[in-house]
Amino acid sequence: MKKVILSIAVIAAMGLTSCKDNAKQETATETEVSAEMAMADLSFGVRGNCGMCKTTIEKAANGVEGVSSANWDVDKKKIDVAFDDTKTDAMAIHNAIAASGYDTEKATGNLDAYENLPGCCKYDHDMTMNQSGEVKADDHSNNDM
Ligand SMILES: [Cu+2]
Repeated sequence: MKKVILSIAVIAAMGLTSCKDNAKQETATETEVSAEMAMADLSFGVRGNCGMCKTTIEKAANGVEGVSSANWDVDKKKIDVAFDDTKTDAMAIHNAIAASGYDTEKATGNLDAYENLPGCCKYDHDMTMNQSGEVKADDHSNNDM
């Protein structure tokens, strides 16, 4: 008789622990939903020469709160930025890059910062930004005859 009671107790205990395990597993899957809701992508021209410029420009952009990624293309003289538009805006990113000494499409690079750049980074202020590698297509706007 004791044996039966004991085994009932064991079965009951096993049932309890397995219930607990099931409850634990339910909450693990619902974290990544809100991550992309406020993200904006932006790309614009930034002058620069080399890999060191790339480091400086990207560091400046990434230093703006809300920026999640920045990638400057040395051939195209252009940066791609992803940012949270509830925390910052395009102009703040232009200004941060300009403060590091680099010209963007909308902001002129800070001259003191430019003077302190390494020699190889002293880019030409007449450099074409936002190069696509393509020749601009002819304008077909007045062909309505
Ligand atoms: Cu450089």
